[in-house]
Amino acid sequence: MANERTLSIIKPDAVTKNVIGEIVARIEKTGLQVVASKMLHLSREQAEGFYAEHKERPFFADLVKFMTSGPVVVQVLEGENAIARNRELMGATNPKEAAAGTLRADYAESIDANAVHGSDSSASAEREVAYFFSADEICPRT
Ligand code: RTP
Ligand code: MG
Repeated sequence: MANERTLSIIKPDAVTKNVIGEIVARIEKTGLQVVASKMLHLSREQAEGFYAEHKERPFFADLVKFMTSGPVVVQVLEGENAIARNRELMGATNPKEAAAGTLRADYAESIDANAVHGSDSSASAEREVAYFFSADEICPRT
């Protein structure tokens, strides 16, 4: 499996809980590396564009409202099989269904306030990394 990059977001509920560092530590413990990082308070337009694939879904308005409710931390993670490894660490979308020891089991409150985002495919990772970061903001280890 090739070296991959994936986009991670620490969502507003986790930032409000003051667990940015705990979540990043859990990511780093898997061996994935943070190669880009910034804090943002998303505008409605930014959140709608990011989640455009869901715009016809009934939960879209609530999703955008939640994602703009406070600051987030957006990061690029790099490593072997990074997309699947980050999704495994995150756990299921609904924290009630998330396996023990996953980030959503430990930090998420509900299907809406579910602590973290991770790209779900190589196509989405490529789009999502470019959505938030220019090439010169990504700093892989040499
Ligand atoms: P994410 O994109 O945020 O990493 O989450 P995900 O892949 O696990 O789930 P996805 O299907 O992409 O949905 C995006 C976000 O929308 C909310 N959602 N609500 N009420 C519902 O049935 C429902 N389904 C999804 C969740 O907050 C999910 O993270
Ligand atoms: Mg998704």
